[in-house]
Amino acid sequence: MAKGRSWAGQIDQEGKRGEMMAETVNSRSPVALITGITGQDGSYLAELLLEKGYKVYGLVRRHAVPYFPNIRHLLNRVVLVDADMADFSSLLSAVKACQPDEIYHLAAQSYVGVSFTQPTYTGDITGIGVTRLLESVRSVWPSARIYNASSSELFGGCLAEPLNEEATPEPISPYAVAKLYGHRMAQVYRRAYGMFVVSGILFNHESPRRGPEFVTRKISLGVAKIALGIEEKIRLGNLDAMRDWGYAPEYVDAMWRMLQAKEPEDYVIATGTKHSVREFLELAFEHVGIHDYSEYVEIDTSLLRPSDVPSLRGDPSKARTKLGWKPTMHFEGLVRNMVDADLKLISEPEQMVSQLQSR
Ligand code: NDP
Ligand code: GDR
Repeated sequence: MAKGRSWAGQIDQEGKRGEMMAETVNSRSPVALITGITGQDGSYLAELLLEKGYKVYGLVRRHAVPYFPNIRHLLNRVVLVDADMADFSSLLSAVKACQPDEIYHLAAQSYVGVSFTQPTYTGDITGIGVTRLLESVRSVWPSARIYNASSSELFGGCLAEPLNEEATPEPISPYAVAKLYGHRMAQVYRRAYGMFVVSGILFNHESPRRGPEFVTRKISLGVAKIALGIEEKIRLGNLDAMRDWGYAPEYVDAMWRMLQAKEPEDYVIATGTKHSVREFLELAFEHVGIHDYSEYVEIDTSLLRPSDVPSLRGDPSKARTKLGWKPTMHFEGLVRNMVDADLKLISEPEQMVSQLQSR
């Protein structure tokens, strides 16, 4: 197998040049390894890379009952490799076995709320996990290009918006501290060892594949269940929080573009607009014909976080200019898309709705 990638370059809005070069310069398929393939982003990224002709490996950890709803439709097209972000030797073996041109590191304990109740676990998986992966790549396959999933949570305590790559991180949760550690380690490996490592500072992005504990999916599922008469209320925490919500399939395209760039650099990926949880809620209920949501929503103080990020809005100018990336899904479309998908999911009896209970 050829060592490392042999094609790269500037890309157009559709990402055409990279694909063309892959065909003409290199006859073998490029190889990608995705950590976190079973999650929201991993599943969309796997689809994107398969479309582009990649051979796709996906790293999965052990489950007592393996059930991968986001990638069930891809199971005969990707190769799953067993490893855990907590275990260095399994990561080393995975990298050695796959010999990837590109690694997309998405695996994490990704729920900010849980990071307050499981701070050391979050630090280990979301933070130190990045170093375990970087070190295993450096040891056995240093030519691989690495995408590291960083986060807008880095800027949780920042007041100035919109936030770009130059903003000074101010993490205010254990999750954000762990992500900042990973972000910095990615920069260290780039600088110290000359490895092609980039971090995408992605702002919130959602889809019908979003985990059911995140607020957007919790609302879309809750509204769908209320509309269909299955449930009576949604319990929520802070409705005033504001986020820059984009559409996940568009954000995984940005990850791919970052690894096709000439130089390894970090990028903010965002829509540049923000909305409150309350607005999301109102629109979701409006979409099923409920104009006053108040009787269907209960504020549960146990869902308030010890410190919550009040507002985040990003500035994706650098990604637009250097990667030709721009988001197209607007907020209203995103809300409608998620509610419609959950109405369909719940209406189909064969779907395992019981597995999608929110916390
Ligand atoms: P998800 O929570 O949907 O997916 C997380 C993935 O990590 C799952 O595949 C999960 O596997 C895997 N994972 C968790 N722990 C381990 C472990 N110990 N070993 C191996 N795999 C593990 O996240 P998203 O897809 O939403 O996000 C992808 C990445 O981007 C994450 O790192 C997240 O923190 C970050 N991010 C996400 C944003 C968003 O808005 N979605 C914004 C900014 C950053 P399993 O199925 O076994 O649980
Ligand atoms: P976030 O997403 O913390 O921004 O992290 P989440 O959807 O969990 O919360 C967004 C905001 O909504 C408020 N909120 C609630 N949140 C949840 N989960 N459940 C509720 O019932 C609820 N009620 C109100 C929260 O307090 C918060 O202010 C996401 C994750 O994908 C991270 O991995 C990623 O890094 C960041 O986005 C960018």
